[in-house]
Amino acid sequence: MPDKTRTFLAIPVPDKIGEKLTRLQAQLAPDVPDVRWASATATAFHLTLAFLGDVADVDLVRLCRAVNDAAKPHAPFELRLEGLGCFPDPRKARVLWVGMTGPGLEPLARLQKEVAAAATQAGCPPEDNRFHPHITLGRIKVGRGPARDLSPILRHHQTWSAGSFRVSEAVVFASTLAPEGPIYAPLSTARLEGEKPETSP
Ligand code: 3AM
Repeated sequence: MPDKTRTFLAIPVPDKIGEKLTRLQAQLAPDVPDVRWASATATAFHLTLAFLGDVADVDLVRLCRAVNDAAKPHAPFELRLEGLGCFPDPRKARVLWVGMTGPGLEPLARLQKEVAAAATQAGCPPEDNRFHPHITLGRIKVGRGPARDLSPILRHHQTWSAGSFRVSEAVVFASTLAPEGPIYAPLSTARLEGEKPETSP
């Protein structure tokens, strides 16, 4: 059996935004118990572009090169984090996340499509072709009572925002599963080096 690495592509969130997410988690914690909160240290707040699952270690260099080549021509862009949401449904919440809004969603979708296609071409296709941009705040522990309805909490935080941040890189992450939760480590970082197209006057 070849050695494999659980791998995903993501945009890391800068520390300043991560601090706001950590403060939001602290505000939410009393109202949303039994959550495994994402942490800036072990799981590094991030926006997942594509989850690739197990990749043979011999293929990792090819994958990192392909992602780098696909990401490089993209221009950096601003992304605004705003509002909360849940997977699969606010009334049966399993994952609690922060969403995003604004014009940055367009270049984000283009970047996601191209890095996912590059990973596929490198022989490492994403496990799921759906893309719903989000930053996971926490995962609700299962088997502890009935499904949780977080709709009122989402409504209350509808206009919460961490502000915007500049997306300037896409990272290939390794995810190591551990009893206390996954640990993420960057394998390679692709800089977005494209020029922003001129806007008409
Ligand atoms: O932290 P987020 O939600 O952005 O949910 C997992 C996490 O995303 C997701 O990949 C990221 C790193 O683990 N993930 C895990 N297994 C997955 C799967 N089978 C998956 N996404 C799609 N399909």
